[in-house]
Amino acid sequence: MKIKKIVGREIFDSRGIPTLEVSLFLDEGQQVVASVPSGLSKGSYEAFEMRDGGRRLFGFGLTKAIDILDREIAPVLIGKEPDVVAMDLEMIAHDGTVDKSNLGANTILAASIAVLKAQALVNDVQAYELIARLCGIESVTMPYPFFNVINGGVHADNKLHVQEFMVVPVNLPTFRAAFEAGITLFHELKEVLHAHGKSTAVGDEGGFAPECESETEAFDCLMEAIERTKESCAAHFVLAIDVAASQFYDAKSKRYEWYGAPITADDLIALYEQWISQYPLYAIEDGLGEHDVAGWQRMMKKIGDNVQLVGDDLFATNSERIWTGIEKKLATAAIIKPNQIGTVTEALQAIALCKEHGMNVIVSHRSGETNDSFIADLALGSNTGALKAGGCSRGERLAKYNHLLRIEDALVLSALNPT
Ligand code: 2PG
Ligand code: MG
Repeated sequence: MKIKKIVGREIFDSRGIPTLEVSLFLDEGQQVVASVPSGLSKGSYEAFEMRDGGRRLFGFGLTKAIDILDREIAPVLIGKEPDVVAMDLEMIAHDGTVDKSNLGANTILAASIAVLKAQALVNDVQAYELIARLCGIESVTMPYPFFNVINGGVHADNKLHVQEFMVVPVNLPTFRAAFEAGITLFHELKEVLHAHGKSTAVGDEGGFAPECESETEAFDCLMEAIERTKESCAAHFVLAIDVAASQFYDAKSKRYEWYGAPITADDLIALYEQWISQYPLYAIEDGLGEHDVAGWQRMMKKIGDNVQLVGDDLFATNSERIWTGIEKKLATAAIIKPNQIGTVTEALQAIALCKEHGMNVIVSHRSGETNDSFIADLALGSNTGALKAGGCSRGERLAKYNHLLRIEDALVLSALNPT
């Protein structure tokens, strides 16, 4: 089966910002659809996102990207059997820039995901199964969900500087059990916030966005909610945070703006040490800014053995940057966001590099999401072991988790009734 036609359209993401969706038609009539997300706390090393600029839709329009898809990308794909690796390489070569600024990482990624889905369809497998094959993986394991249950930073209108407070249910036998534990915690947290007179309106990623006085207050609410889950569920929860510190780092003065005061990387590291001693903190993402390499090295020496140190803006899903991180011992884990780099193939390469060098991997959504559940397939198929896809509300977040629930059900069924 060959690719017959590829059509781009502007759809709108979970924040009401335009984003790109692609329909890819095969010559025997089947069609697949793929769309791409967009971040708000973007790193400066991310690949280029093509937007129209100008006044229409506040400059976020995608008519240029759609035009590029028609004129530049469709000719590369049409008339050929879908083959994601070969086609990604062709699109990368056709773009010809380091940051994909000719064609746009969003344009290329929408096509790349659509090709992957079409290839899976042609091979009569699910997207995650094709990804597993591409990675040379024989049996997949469900990822641990990182539920972002308290939103702060640029994802919420509260004072919290830490962008994401996440809970990770551990020691449970299935993804469904982990998911149920997350949901239980989420509803208990709602009660706790109510009891403390706080708003339970949600932020961009489907976690609550309460007006907390400090990070400690947010942690304490979380711990209270975890305590309350003990009556109804057997999960053990650990905590993770995404500080997204690049957002409040000033590279000139080498200071971080922390509640109005300029503080140093060492001050922040000392704060993390305190939190590690008080709470079951398992991972800290972007604890320091993407340009503060010396700070990351010191942070690794001080707390790298006690907590997982995760690079997001620091690595931007870019294998070269991850390689530097490995050499300089900057972190123990990496966030993988396909739209930071622009093709499925490069995201898989980044995952492979991390695994080869003992670096943990967390596949992640963006704050502006669509209902496309591709990242769930990516986390499962590449056996990364972890997926960060938001809180326990908002359809675009649940789309990813529900997709995994369906897959797990199907896997259990096929194990019970082998053909
Ligand atoms: C992050 C992401 C997703 P954004 O910093 O990890 O949670 O946020 O998509 O806004 O960059
Ligand atoms: Mg992050």
